[in-house]
Amino acid sequence: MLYPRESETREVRSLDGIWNFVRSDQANPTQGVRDEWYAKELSKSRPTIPMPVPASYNDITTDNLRDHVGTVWYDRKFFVPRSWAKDQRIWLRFGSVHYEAYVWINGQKVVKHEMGHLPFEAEVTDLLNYGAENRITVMCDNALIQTTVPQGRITEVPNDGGMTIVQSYTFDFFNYAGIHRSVHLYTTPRTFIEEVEVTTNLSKDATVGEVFYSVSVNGSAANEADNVLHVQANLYDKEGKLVANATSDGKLGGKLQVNPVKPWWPYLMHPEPGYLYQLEIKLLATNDELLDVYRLKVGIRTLSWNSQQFLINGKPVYFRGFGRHEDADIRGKGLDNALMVRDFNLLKWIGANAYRTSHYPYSEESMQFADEHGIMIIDECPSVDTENYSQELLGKHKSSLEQLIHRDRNHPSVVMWSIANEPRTASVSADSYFELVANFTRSLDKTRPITAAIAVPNTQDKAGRSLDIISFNRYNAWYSNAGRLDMVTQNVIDEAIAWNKRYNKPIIMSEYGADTLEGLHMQPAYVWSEEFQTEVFSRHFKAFDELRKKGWFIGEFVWNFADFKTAQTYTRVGGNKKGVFTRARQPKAAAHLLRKRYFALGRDLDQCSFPDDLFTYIADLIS
Ligand code: GCB
Repeated sequence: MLYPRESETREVRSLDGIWNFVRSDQANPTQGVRDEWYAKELSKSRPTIPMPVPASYNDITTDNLRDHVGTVWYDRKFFVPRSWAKDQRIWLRFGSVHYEAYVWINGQKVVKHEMGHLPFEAEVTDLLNYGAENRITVMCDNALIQTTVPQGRITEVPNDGGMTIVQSYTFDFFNYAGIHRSVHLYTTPRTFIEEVEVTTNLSKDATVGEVFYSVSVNGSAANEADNVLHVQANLYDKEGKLVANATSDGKLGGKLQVNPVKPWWPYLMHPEPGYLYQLEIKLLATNDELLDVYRLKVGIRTLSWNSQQFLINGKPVYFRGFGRHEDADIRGKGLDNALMVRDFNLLKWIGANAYRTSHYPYSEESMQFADEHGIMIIDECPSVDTENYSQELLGKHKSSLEQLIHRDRNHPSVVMWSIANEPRTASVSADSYFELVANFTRSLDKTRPITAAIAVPNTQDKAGRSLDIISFNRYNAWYSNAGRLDMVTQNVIDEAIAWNKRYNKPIIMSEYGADTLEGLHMQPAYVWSEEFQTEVFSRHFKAFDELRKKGWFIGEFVWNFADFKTAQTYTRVGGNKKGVFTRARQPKAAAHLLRKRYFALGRDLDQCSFPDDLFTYIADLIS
């Protein structure tokens, strides 16, 4: 699914802003559908409150909306210009609604979509009033059950007022809900470019680049026998200079050759990381009439992997990064450009070259930003703590990957697919389940390796054989041997070796860390203190350096980039505090240590230079 972009043939309009909002009674979640709240303004059925879009609704009000389970309703009015009525099609697109969304335009049902964090759209051409006001209504249901992705449980339990509905889940982040990303209306011509798929290649000496593109078209002109649609593809460099072009005769695809090429490199692996070309796709009719134009950024790079290494443009990669969350005060998981740009500034400040989109797909805007900044992404689908395997779950899990790959396959920053986080892979049924999920993923994209972040002991795991790269999560000195800094290094080394021995595949430590309360200091180090987090990291670094010598250990990912909100439990003080940065995105003490390590690795492995302020002056005696 293409990101909505303006061009000489397309217009994009945002429907972001303040919408009207109603929560259903928890005990009666389908009442709004039965009573047809969508048939008129919401305020005619119930008192409404203002609600920002995009944002999670949970932390906006001062009452218990935070813990609401079930359906909520949004509506707003918008104007459609008269000019849009002429010879074009109008699409309504949501970047993400969590978890299940039902959408009506002017009281007519438009689309239903299940699964948070992924875009969906529908054509609304025939439902709109042109040159007049329109109304959009959205019902959103946050309930998670055993066959949703991710899974949860709904139970009815007694409380002081009688009975109440409780949502529980095993994953460790707050189940924020609502219209999380932007809502757009956009126009396309009657016959338009529906999909563009791009893959790239480099010559052995990395001087010549190839861009393979294939286009699919939607619209009646595509079906007219005497109309041979063709595509003109132009590739421009960063300065806007045309560097390659091609016209396909009848075939809606082809190849562009760039000589000399500037490959896409990760941050700190090259002086000019994240180099992007602009690919312009023009859809033309037989008589060369221009039907549609779509432009997207393209990075030219190769990926390869074997039982020891992961390589980009033929050069081995050592990942140094984070598991993250889309999470912030007040807005929850709502898209926030200020936060996104701040986060990338921090990623670059600390010298990271990668992150995993734990534990769900992140915004399209952040994927574009990662392309531009050369940050590599392990792109994770929303399956977390996967268990109680069933056919229905498998279908939805596969669907989440299909939607993710269609959304993200053209991003050079996406270097790996993660098909689950901490699935319960010790069970017998995990074996065939993950074989099916992995093979399905491979059938959609053979150009990227597949991983999953596994936490069961390697002796019990049944999924690793289906993966290309093994990632493991482990919390030495925290969940095991809490406080024992002397029980980290050797355990990490032993476990990584055991994973590699068992599967003969490259190994990543995808999570390690310790909860740390900002401002709590204790010497000697004690759990939850800043000193403890720093020490835990340092003990891991020692293990990683031993492991790096073995040739198959390819990356270290701290858990977590920043503190984030979780469900309420006695193990979480205001949320998960394993962040290297606070929730307000300020560094804890360990951030400075991690920064020194990531840049040291960058210099050693990729010959990057140190930032001037990496080491603070102490004395001439120390260099
Ligand atoms: C994990 C999970 C992550 C949690 C983390 C923790 O293994 O993958 O979602 O937040 O542990 O801090 O417990």
